[in-house]
Amino acid sequence: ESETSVSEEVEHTIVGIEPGAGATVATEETVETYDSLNGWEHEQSSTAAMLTSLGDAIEEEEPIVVVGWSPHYMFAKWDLKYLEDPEGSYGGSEQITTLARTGFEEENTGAYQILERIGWDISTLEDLMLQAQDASVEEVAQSWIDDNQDKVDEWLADAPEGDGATVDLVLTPWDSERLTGNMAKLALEQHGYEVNLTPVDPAIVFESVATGDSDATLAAWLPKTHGSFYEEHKENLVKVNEAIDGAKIGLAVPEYMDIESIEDLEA
Ligand code: PBE
Repeated sequence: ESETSVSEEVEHTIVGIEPGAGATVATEETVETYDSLNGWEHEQSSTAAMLTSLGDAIEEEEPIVVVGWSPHYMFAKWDLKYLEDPEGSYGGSEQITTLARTGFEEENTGAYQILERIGWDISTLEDLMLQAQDASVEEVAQSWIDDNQDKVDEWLADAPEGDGATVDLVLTPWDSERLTGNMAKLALEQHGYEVNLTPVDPAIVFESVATGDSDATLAAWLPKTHGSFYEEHKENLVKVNEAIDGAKIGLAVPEYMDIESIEDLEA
């Protein structure tokens, strides 16, 4: 037993992200669920602030507990591990799902058919997110499209042309969704669609598609991360495709920390 526990060293604090994130809601539930997190503070701020704190801690080999997720470059840049979650309060493996408003398929068959086919491996997306640290998301999206025209051709094959029809896509402001949104936009534009991308908070993504303010989103993390938003609006949402499989959220710590589970933390 060390004299100062890891939990004391991190001042019983979880470094979180934006208040509106699904991962933030899940972290609030997690603090409620585990006795080991009794009295812990879940500090909410922003993804950028969390990444700065994480990078600083790793530089000094100090302990830190953050809200983490995959796909994200944090797991490529640093040696991190998820803490085991025996209560399953963060869910398990997730699908980043494409949702459309009811009626979109009938009114815009071509775009719907293309969205049904658009998807990526999680490793491809992680690689692109790492590239997006040194270039803009728009540039990275364009170069992936340029390098993968055969794949894009498969997405577009036999779908009716857009002839200038507009497709309004909403997305959340995280890199993974900014990348997939931009790649989908470029593919749809090749087929004669005009595409608007609007970044908003997760709650607004679901509300916007459900009310028909926008046509579709590639940003729904299901079943857990955005599960409550989906439940609220599912009567007015159509599941189009699981564009990315194997996404995940949870508490993450540097590998050098000598704990493996949320239950190893101490109240
Ligand atoms: N995330 C990244 C978001 C969705 C994409 C996991 C931080 C969230 O709503 O929690």
